[in-house]
Amino acid sequence: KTAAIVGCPFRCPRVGVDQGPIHLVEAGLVDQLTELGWKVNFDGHHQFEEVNVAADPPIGKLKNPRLVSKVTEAVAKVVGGHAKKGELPVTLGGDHSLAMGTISGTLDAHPDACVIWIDAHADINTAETTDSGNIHGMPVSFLLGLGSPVPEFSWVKPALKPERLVYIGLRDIDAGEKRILKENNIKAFSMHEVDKYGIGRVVEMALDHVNPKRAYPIHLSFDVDALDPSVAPSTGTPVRGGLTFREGHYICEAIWETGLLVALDLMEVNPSLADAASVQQTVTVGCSLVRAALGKQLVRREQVD
Ligand code: DIR
Ligand code: MN
Ligand code: MN
Ligand code: MN
Repeated sequence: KTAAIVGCPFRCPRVGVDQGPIHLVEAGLVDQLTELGWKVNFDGHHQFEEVNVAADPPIGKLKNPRLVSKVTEAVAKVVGGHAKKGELPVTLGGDHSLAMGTISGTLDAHPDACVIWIDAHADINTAETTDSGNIHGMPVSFLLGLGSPVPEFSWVKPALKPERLVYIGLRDIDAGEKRILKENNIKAFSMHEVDKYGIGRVVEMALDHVNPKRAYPIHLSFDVDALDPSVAPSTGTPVRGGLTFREGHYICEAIWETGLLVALDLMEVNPSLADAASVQQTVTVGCSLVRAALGKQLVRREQVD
């Protein structure tokens, strides 16, 4: 079994400011996965083409559209290439707009894959509904083909079906996004459902919805801001009332246990946004989530069963 680490130190509009992936790798992620029995394929972080920011004015409200399109298209090819070789791509971000690329790559290699999106936000604004113009608030709508097409993003195939998508952890959703979720019948387990049912039931219900026969490959896209800011403070848009350390890990462990994981994103780790201790805490949690998703067991399961 081979894991391919795709480090994407990319944040829009502030290119290169986000050193999250670099910190995650420097914290020893490669060795940690090797220790779990993985062959790890990592040959340096993804190098992004320089796009002249001055030559990339907004299109409508969308900020840095050409840059984001170029970067995510390149990431789609890299992730799709690893997936087609049977490797497990682990993409480290960086801006969650990158998931437009990672999920496109996964669906290229595994057209029947489902997506489990862990986030405080739904990231499903369209070019019409976005207030901020930040494309990291929009990748899901592009993947679903919602909203009016943006020519710069014509490479993104609307390959994701609403019934193959489920959210866990939501708590900060724009009015337009709520409408989109409702109109498209997209299943979402907010923090309210996590409180009400407990994380064990929520993950089971999420899998029952998106993967009832446990037959489809799973792409897990984990925005670290799904965790409570007390657990993962160094991120761009922290929202209080998030997942605990264990709830976040439980999701990763339970998805690993399905045996269906084909791609993992760990996004929005942003060391430029906090003091050194908070950065270290967030990076450590990030590595720990990746280990949990890639099969780390707390005790050998036979001992409990
Ligand atoms: C908001 C915030 N819904 C937006 N979204 C964030 O900008 O579209 N997503 N921060 O991660
Ligand atoms: Mn996100
Ligand atoms: Mn988020
Ligand atoms: Mn975001």
